[in-house]
This record gives sequence, structure tokens and C-alpha cells, in this order.
Amino acid sequence: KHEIYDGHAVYQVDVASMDQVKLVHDFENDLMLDVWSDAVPGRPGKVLVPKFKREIFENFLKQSGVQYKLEVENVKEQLELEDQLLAAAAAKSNSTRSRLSFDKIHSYEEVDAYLQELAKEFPNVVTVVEGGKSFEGRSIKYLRISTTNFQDASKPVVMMQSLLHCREWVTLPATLYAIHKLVIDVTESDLINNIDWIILPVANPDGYVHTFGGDRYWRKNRATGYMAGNLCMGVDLNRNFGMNWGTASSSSVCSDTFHGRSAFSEPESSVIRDIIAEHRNRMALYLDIHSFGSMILYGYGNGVLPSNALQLHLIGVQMAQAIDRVKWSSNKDYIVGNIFHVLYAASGGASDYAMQAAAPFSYTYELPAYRNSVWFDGFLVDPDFIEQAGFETWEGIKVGARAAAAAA
Ligand code: VAL
Repeated sequence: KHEIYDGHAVYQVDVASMDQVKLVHDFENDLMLDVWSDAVPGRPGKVLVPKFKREIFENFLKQSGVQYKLEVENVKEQLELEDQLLAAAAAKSNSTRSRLSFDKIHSYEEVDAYLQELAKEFPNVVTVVEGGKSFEGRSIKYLRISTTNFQDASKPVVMMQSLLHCREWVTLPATLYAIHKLVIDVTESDLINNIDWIILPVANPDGYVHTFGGDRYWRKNRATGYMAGNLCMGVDLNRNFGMNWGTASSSSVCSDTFHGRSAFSEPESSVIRDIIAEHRNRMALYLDIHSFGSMILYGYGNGVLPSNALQLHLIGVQMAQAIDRVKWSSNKDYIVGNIFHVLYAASGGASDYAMQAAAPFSYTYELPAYRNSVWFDGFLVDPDFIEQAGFETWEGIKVGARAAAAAA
């Protein structure tokens, strides 16, 4: 297992000027590297580099006078370690079909069965809906949670989703925790009395299943037919939505930010578009949960600010503060801001689309990369952090849901 990542290294790149930002960015693009975070002055970036590209990458950095650090020599070893830790935790787990625990990362099949169980057990509150099928034909299910009749359409709707980027495993506990607190262990009933919820835990099922099979860093969906022989495949679903589509993304199927044939060419993004359309008139808040970086981001991905940017920022800060109050002390504080200004230009994103099409408040969360004594690679999950990730993110979501519902 993990053979394809044998010899892959992770570099930390530390730029000193905006000139270097562009230089590094362009070079990483040309080399088709998997950039985990872009470098800006004062905030080093991270990039995954296959063995055969390491020399040319290092030479480029040296010649350009860019500071860098080899952070992980061989990611395969870290992937094996993650497997071991997760397996050890899972062996002690008391998870059941209808009560998923927070000590493991659940598979697509487990989550799929769980959603159906909940709908059976709590028929007055929970409805499971199949929004459609993935490229490979897997069911894309989401929950409607409502204490009244969801179809009455009388309350504001909060929608949240995880795993649009399937390697971001730690985002799953965030949606599962929300479900847990809205259905099973209800301690703050105003959240379900005043709000109807839509929760989509596995937005990219094919990709997610693929990350369990030995390609842990796969990000896109699994669409084929874009290249003869399918040497490269998959569309970045967070570049496939119909908002500024194709303006800040890649037209190469080999790229990790490939935007697809056209806006909504992919079944997975189309399902989300249809949910948004269905509840357009009462969608108060939309949350797309990603990792990593400890960020709460809002649109638009081209740097243009929506007319309610001040309110967006304010509620973003309130959510971030709520999380920071209970976060693990070894993790850094959240950053709040516009996608383009905090991160980079990105088009066709889910939260941008939701903002433009329906929701007055729409955010992308970037959950923290948990740092333990052994690793810090961003996507890997320490089992000790799973419940905490769910718990602390929920603190932010509650604040956002209440504020957005009050404004609706
Ligand atoms: N980091 C996300 C992405 O790359 C968003 C925020 C742009 O898709």
C-alpha cells in the first residue's frame, strides 16, 4: 500500500517578497505539483513533490534564492504511520451502525448506512434523501433535519457538507458531529426549533473510496473520459461550480485544479447545485468544510467582495472566535477573510456559487492541520484529534447558524 507515494517529499517554502510568490507559484504550476498551501511572505507554503521532480524543484528554489525546508523525506512512511494509528484506535472503538463514534474515520459505506439508520430511528426529525449518483454510480445521500415538516418551508435553512475534496478526512467528523448534536444528543434545542438543516457528509463518494485504496492524497472526483487512455483523470469539484467558472483553475486534466468540461459537468457538483436551487428562497447559511489551514473564508474567489462583505466578515470572526476559545492549544488561531486575499484566486467554488445563487452567508472552512509530535503534514489524521475536530468546529457552526438565521 501507498507505493505510489514512495519517495514523495513535502517541502515547506518560505518566500520573502511578492515577486517570489509569483515565481514559486508559476513554477509549481508548470511542474504540475500538488500545492497544499501557497506561500506568502510570513506564511510558508507546503507542496508535495514526487521523487523524480525533487532535484529540479530544489535547484529552482536555490537559483531563485527562495528559502525552503524539506519537511517530510518520504510521505509513504507517514501514510503507514497514519494507518497504524487509525487501526489501533479503531480496534478499541465502540462504534455501531446507528451510533458512529468519534474515534475513527468512517468509510463511505458506514456513513451511507448510518444516514439510513437515523432516518429510520428518528422519522419525525430526519429524512434521508438521495440527491443523485456519483460518476461511478455511488449514492450521494444527505439528511434533512427538521422538527416540523421540512416541506412547509417555513424556517431558514442551514446547509453544510464535507469531503468535496476527499483527502480532507478530518472534515467528516465535523458534519457527523453536527448530525449527532442535532438529532441524538440535543442540548441546544433552539438550533433545531428555529432552523431546518441539510447535511451532506460525503460530497465526493468515489474520490473518498479511492483514498482508502492506496491513493491517500487524491483530491478530485474520479471522472474518466477526459484523456485518451485515462492517464490523467478526475475533476476538481471545487472548481466545477457555475460561478466565474474556468477563470482561475486549470484546463489540464492532469492538474489537481482541473475544472472539467463545463460548469456542472460533474454529477457530484450538480447534486449540490440542485439542493441549493431547491431551497434558494430560505437558505440562510452555506458551509463547505475543507482542510487544512485553520481558516474561515468567504467569496468571491476572484477577490471581488459581495455587498454584505462587512457582515460576512463579522460573522466569520464570531465563528472563528468561538472555535479558538476551545481549540487545542497546539493549534494556531483561525484566520478570517476573502478567499483570494487570504489564499489565492480560485474560480468555480462551491461556496462562491452558493453565495451568488442563494445564501446571504456562505463560507469555506479550512479545518486545522493537527500537529502532533510525530508529524505535521496537513491531511493526515491523528485519531486523538477526531472528536476534538468535530467538537470545536461545531462551536463555530452554531454561532454562524444562529446569526444567519436571525438575519434571515
Ligand atoms: N482551498 C480551497 C480550494 O483550493 C478553496 C478555499 C479555494 O479549493
